Amino acid sequence: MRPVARLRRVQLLVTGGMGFIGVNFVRSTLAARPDVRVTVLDKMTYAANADSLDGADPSAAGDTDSRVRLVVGDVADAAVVDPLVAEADVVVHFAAESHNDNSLRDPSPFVQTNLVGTFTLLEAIRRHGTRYHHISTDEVYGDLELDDPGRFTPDTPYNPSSPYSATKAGSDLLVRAWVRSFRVQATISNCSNNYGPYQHVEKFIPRQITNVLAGLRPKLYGAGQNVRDWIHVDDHNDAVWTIIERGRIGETYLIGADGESDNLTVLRTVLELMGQPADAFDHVTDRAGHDLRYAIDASKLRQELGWTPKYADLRSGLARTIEWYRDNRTWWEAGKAGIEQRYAQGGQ
Ligand code: NAD
Ligand code: TDX
Repeated sequence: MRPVARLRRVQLLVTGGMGFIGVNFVRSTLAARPDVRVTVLDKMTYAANADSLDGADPSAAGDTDSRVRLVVGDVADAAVVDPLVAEADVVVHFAAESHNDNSLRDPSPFVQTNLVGTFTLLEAIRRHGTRYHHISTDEVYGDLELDDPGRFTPDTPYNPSSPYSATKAGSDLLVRAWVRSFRVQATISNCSNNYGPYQHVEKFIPRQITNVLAGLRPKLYGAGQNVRDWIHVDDHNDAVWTIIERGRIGETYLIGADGESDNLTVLRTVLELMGQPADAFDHVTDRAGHDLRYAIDASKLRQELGWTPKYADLRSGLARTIEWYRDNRTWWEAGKAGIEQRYAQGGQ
């Protein structure tokens, strides 16, 4: 295998590159790395938005000239996956069913995409000896008490709570087994909660921002005491590139930016930034099995690979994110009513 850091021209395969984190990864990569070409493999589920790649290649004069191409297909389909892996130098696997609430309504696509999809990809990686980076989540570690002085580290035992996090945990374990048994050239990252542009309106922060923009009241699960460790999506993706270029094969790196905040505080900040009264929201039915707190200790990534986040301040990151949703109504408006209808059916 050629070392990635020394490749002059890199052909990337990005699965799930039309979803939130994947499309931000593709866009920032094309903007900053002129020698990279990207193939996106995406099934275009409800979570993908066809408009997200508009203008993504700043160097392209037209579509034919673009360094990015989209293949619509399923990561669990070996016939689609194999030739794409064969032509890639590096595969970055973002594709997943990603929403906890959906996994409680119907776990089946989570098992299919997150487990069978990752298995299918790993088999192609094994056949072609391609460098592979696996995107995962801090949710595989379960949750922490609010007053626990500890945070998640790469040595924390897996203890997932939801069908979503259980299938992500299973996919991580498949990667570890393929490294050990078949010596595939893989790294894994487990990141905390991301926020930023292009995030689906089903997720907490964009749901509340777009509720305000649409004249609806924001919705808080339970009392809002649950803590998430927020990181800007650009910081996550910067860490992913750091691991691709400098990470040790077979290692797991935790990605986080010391951004712990409870949901009520995040919601109050959004309301204040949008000029709303502090109590202009509804408490709604809590999520079943709702994880209490996530917190990442990213010292391995910081010390071993020298990574540091650029967005230190959640408040200013939120202000920019609010601006983005305000300026890009056509990106989110079409799907908004359907999502709210589905939440309302579950009392949320
Ligand atoms: P997302 O739901 O916004 O996007 C997922 C993308 O994958 C969509 O474009 C969808 O069409 C595609 N996809 C789904 N099933 C597919 C299949 N079978 N074949 C091909 N494409 C398929 O998700 P996201 O928030 O961007 O998350 C991306 C990855 O990052 C996931 O693996 C998730 O577990 C992980 N992650 C997310 C967060 C977060 O805060 N959002 C935090 C840590 C890790
Ligand atoms: O309307 C809401 N009100 C609310 O209070 C929604 C949608 C959520 N919440 C709460 C639940 C969580 O405590 O906000 C918190 C964040 O919820 P989500 O945005 O659904 O994220 P979470 O369940 O924490 O998972 C996210 O981070 C880890 C991503 O969706 C996962 O893909 C990632 O692995």
